Amino acid sequence: SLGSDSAKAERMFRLMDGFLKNDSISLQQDILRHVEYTVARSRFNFDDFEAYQALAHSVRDRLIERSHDTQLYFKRKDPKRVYFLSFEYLMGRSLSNSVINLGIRDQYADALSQLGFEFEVLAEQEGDAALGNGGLARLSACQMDSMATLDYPAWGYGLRYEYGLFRQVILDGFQHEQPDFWLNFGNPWETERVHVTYPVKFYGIVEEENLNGEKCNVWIPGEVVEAVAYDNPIPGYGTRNTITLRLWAGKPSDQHDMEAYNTGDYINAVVCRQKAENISSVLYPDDRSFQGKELRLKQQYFFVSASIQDIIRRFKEAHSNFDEFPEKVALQLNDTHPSLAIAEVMRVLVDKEHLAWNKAWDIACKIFSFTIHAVIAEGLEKIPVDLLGSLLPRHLQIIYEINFKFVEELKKRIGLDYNRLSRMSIIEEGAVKSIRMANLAIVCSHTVNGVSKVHSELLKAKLFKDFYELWPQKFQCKTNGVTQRRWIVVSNPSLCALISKWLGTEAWIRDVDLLTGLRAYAADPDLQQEWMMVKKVNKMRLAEYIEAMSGVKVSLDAMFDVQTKRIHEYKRQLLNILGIIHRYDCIKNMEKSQRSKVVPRVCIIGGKAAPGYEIAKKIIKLCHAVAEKINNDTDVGDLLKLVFIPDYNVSVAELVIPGADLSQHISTAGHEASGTGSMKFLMNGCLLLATEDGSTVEIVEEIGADNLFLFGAKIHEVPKLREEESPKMPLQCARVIRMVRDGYFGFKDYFESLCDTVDGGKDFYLLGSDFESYLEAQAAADKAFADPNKWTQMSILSTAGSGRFSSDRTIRDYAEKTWGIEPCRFPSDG
Ligand code: Z57
Repeated sequence: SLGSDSAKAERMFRLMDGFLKNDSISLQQDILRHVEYTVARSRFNFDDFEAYQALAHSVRDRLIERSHDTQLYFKRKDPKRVYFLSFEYLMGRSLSNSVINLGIRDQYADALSQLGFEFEVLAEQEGDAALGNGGLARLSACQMDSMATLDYPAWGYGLRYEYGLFRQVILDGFQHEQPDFWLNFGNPWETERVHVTYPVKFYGIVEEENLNGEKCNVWIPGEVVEAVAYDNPIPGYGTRNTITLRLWAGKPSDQHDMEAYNTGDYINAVVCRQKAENISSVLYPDDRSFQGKELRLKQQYFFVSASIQDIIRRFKEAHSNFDEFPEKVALQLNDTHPSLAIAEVMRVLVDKEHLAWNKAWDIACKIFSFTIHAVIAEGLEKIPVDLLGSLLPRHLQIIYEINFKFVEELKKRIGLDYNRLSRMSIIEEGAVKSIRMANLAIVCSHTVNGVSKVHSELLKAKLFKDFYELWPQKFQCKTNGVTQRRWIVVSNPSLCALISKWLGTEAWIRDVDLLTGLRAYAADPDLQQEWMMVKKVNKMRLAEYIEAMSGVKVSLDAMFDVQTKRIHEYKRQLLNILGIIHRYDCIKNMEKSQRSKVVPRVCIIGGKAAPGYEIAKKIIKLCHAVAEKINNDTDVGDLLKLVFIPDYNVSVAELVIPGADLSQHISTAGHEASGTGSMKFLMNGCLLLATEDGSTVEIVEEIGADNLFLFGAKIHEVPKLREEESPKMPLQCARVIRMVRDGYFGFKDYFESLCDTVDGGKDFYLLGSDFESYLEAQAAADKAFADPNKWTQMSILSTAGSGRFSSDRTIRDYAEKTWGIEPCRFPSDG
């Protein structure tokens, strides 16, 4: 009989007949089954995209098995879990990454070829999941991969934007933004959890009520939106553990709408319902200007409230009170964007769970840790008090209460130093009274992490000096890292094979420190020969892409010099372009006989400008205008080419980075908190041309100053240089700017304000000051490239020294020192 649960379970187990099999025949059958029954195409007639969909679904099945095992195991063990709260994730594509982490890439490739398909071709069918802007968002994705691989009991939480980061389309050299409706063709990786939904409240009023003689605040909302969970599996490499990235989407709430229907305005009520979905509809494409927009604040609270409800529900399933909460839960705030979570935890513990304020605060202070990615005070997020008060009236009260108690405590510690008190206050007085989200996060977090050594020092010495003096032990450093699974194994299979061959093991894919083993062979002519071949193959792939995108044919003998990242003045793409104009000018003015000595270059620039960032958009246009001139100058030919790669995203990066000889990380010193692009280039044996900023300082420690090209003012020199009466403007720099001003590249008037940023009297980012030193570093790079063996040795040493910049190291450090969590590995052999 099917009476008892165990009998039921046993019968189901027999019916399921164990787990899915990964031999070639089973995979082929699975793919065809999905063609026929999931994609609903005939198995005799389907195209590459449909084949990709079926393939993805068969991979998804295997991911689901593993996440079930993982979650059941976590549930049984009930370890302390970390909840990673990030507003942005740049996941890119999932197919290759998944099958590689599952350890069944070759089996799939084989199965597909039996069916007449090529794995790579189908993988190209997948779109790019771009639910984020830049470094911060890709960091979250890399860290998820490391948390899964290192078997940590972790969850990622975020928002399921329907429109990811805009697509960049270049028309006539100008950037245009197009919506990225990435879910158009369905998303095989996610699972909608129709039963995992939570109401999220907005607006309304707070009333005091009497509960058994105790005062109690009750928030009566003006609007309720339902949050529904979409789960995305994150498989670890070399483990069965598969963790979950849970993204929230807005959905109309039934409970709140009844009234509208009763009043009879049916059509309007239905139209209004649709508005709920707007909350999670679009990602803000500007990664560091905070405009105090209501929708943005709504997104933040929506995400935070749903996540906290989910976390507390999971905790309560296994525990009857909150005493053990800090021993079971760590909440990681990825920048200030999710820091309303602090007020929300307080609200839930005090108003709903009826804990005393002090007890609740004690718990909150034990669970939160905070990582900050900003460098300058202007980059810190503030929320106007009026806006917060109308959208989240109870949270405003709670933040005031937190601040009141904090300031009282502070007075006892530091006395009545009003300047300092007002600097440290969570509330900023002034024309627009606002909440300083970073201060809120610092006050409540037990740890505040910077993202590189120099950044962490800057936080202590400048940005949060007052807080550092109060709580020195809170301030820590967790230098960023990137995952070698995505950035070598997935994106550079030839290099991956070469490394494994010379190290005699694939163990470095989980234990990246083993890469140092390559140092022993850096001078070995055989390795050098094979290393050059790998680079050549990757350059060939990139050259084909460039030709397809821009029609420009590039020579494989040229040095591929790449700068790809978001366009920002501080990242100084303009310095790069001015340097290219200078190079062009030099070639033009050179004796013909001298030209044979020039090291040919292909300069590659790519990146998106925030839609409202005018100067950044002008930089993109200048790049195109200069490219137009240079690339059509037959006199210069292969000696110099300039190409702009449009719509730079994770999948484009996977193609570009392995093909780069040289890459530029040339921010004005003191402006790049860390920089993670450099780490990906480094792993791929690309030499760096860089300023001593952010993580570059630590890269130098690992590979030595001889193995990269450093230039420019150092961090401590920058303030002095800025104070100088008239900024330094070397002749060569003045000359190239003159060329732009004189209309040598057209669009004379349009470029005027761009030129002003350099020679208009301020030169805030010190292009003039660093120009000569930049040219010297470029000359040194040319010289090194002319000696292929030397260059290749430097390239090998770059990869060999990149181990410290794996997100595995970062995450282990977080787990041990900040979160206090331990691996919880599903017992199986992977
Ligand atoms: C963002 O991508 C970063 C910092 C921010 O304050 C915001 Br908002 C977005 C970047 C830094 O600029 C990089 O230097 C750093 O490597 C990255 O965050 C990851 O920490």
